[in-house]
Amino acid sequence: MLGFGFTHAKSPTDKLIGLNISVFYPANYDARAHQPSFALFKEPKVLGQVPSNWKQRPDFYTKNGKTVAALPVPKGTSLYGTGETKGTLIRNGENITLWNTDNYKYSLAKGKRLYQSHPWVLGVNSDGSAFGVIADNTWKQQIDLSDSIRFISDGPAFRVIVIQRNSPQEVIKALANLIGKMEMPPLWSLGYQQCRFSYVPDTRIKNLADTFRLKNLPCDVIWMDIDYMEKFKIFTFDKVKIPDPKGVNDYLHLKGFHSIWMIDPGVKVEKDYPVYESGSAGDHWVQTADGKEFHGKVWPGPCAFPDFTMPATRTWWSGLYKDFMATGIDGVWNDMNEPSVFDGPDGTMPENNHHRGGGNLPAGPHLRYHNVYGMLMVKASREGILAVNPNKRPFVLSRSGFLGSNRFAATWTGDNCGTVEHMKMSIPMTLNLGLSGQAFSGPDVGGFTGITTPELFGQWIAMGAFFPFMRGHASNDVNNKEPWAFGPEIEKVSRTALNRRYRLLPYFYTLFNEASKTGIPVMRPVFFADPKDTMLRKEQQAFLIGNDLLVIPKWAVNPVLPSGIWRIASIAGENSTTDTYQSDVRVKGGAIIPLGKIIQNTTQYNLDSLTLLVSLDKNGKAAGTIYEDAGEGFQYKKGEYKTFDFAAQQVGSTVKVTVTPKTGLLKPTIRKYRVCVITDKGTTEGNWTTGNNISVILTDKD
Ligand code: NBV
Repeated sequence: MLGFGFTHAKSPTDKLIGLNISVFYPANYDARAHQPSFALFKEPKVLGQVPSNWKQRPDFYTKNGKTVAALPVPKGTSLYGTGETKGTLIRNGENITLWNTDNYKYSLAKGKRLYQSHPWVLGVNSDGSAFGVIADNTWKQQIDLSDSIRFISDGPAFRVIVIQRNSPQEVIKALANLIGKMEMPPLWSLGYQQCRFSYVPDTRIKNLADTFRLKNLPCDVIWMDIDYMEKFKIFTFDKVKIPDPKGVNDYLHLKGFHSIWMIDPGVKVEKDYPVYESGSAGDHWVQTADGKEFHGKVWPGPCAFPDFTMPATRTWWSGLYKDFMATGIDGVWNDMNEPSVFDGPDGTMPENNHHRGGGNLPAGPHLRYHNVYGMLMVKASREGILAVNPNKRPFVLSRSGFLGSNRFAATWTGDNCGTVEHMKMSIPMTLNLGLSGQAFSGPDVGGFTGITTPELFGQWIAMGAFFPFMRGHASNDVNNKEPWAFGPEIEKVSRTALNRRYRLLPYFYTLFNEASKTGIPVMRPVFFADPKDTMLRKEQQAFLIGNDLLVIPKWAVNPVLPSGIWRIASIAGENSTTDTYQSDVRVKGGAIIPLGKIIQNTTQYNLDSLTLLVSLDKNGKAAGTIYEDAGEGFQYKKGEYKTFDFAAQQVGSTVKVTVTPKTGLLKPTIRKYRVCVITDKGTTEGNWTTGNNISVILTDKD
């Protein structure tokens, strides 16, 4: 499960490996230099020959000592994907380096080289049909989209997979079938999360938690950054600042919070430090080219780095989480795992450092394994925390990643700035991560570095409420960035934004379930509403949540919106048309959105009453769905979940809604429903009704 395809492709010749999916091999392909694949969930089965009329075939060649795979781009094609780097949503003309880099403020290489590597390009043709290209290559490489699609690598010749489909959505589904999907996350990880570098000592953490509750600002998670450790030594707790970690976690749990604590890969080289001692005893460290233990400086000073390519090292690493998690920790934050090395070349370890591999994974230089260092780390972290809590869904957040990392961890976009530019940019960045297989992601809300103004924070949290991952964060040398730190007005803005998110949780959770089954991201570009409409291709201010909600941030200037009916809705009592912060949320004509209650955290999540927000289409009809399960654990895999379909129909002035239990073994809940119909003239709210047939009479004004 969740693993790498630990097998080698048998014959390196071009083959059909799926419905309109082909793999192409360069003549000098050496499987041992690339396999087992990291991107692919498992080695795909060969289904036959590549059809002779196959449109897009890569051209393989060598130029200036680099290996290249090139594909022509048909005229009028819009390109997307390529992971999280800085830039516009549309990637035509970009030149991106895939070499995971600790890129503070995205200032190096103009932000075209960030923390993650996704050797993947999605192309949407002018007629709305689409294709996708995977370079199955972990070695340092570039994606040059200046006039074609070119993967230019420092490593040996690599194979390329091409997907051709009728729509971008179908390409993304095919990608997900190849690289694997994310597992269902715990429900609590969809709530608001509060972080800072760092909340210490323990009294500050408790005070923070109390303040959220006191102020009725919904929040689910408090994050513990690096200063909780003793001298930045991983798997330790500072005895003065955090004398009783279990006490901290117990306190947070009591107040309905979950806790996430940071773990970096660098292990301080120090005699009698148990992690270093056990790592050395097990011979777990990355080596220099001449076989010595590699040391590089990170927060704790000189560190050794686990060689996660070795199976025994991953097992050892997983085991370290046993005592750590026993303190009641709920989730793990793996930072600095590019890996970032302060005194190393280009901020990381030398390219010729030696990884020893194991199992089917050959030994190789860092040049080969650098981009998957973080992915291997979070795989081991995830397995470790799952072993400790076998009945809980693991939550790991990783800064570095590779195509397919979505199988193991959620991600965020690293050290952004508290600027308008970075706030706006977080939309195309998160969208392109979603179009690269990583559905669970988002930026540091408010911006990590720099002084964030109240105005900016208000705008950011109002829009951040609709991102898949929603965490406020701040660096250690900047102003406080909690929702109340900016004065009463912004506190109120934040409360409304958070209330909107929490009311939408049933819809979000349903979308996370869809993402876990199909790979279709939670946050989607506007062009998904109509891939044939080329006017939508560049839109990166507005975005979609699922297919049915269109979010338009308040600062958006002339966003290009999809045609058809999209009605503005009030989600938590706000009126976004007059509000200066709250994004407009438009519901597609023909959609029904389930809304829960305003709650302070997900331990209060209870679907005994649901509001159905109905936006009728031109035929007076609408439909929707909801997925529900325990929100935690794995019983849902045994059928303990339930889906319901909602169908609305207007007959005369009455709108009737029927609820039909569909799949899943959970007993259908008997609950109260209230239907809220949004028409062009206003909103009509019906009465609370128990049962599966609800109707509302529209008043004259509707
Ligand atoms: O652990 C401190 C920070 C963390 O807050 C941030 O989110 C990471 O991206 N970390 C980087 C290390 C140093 C940042 C200057």
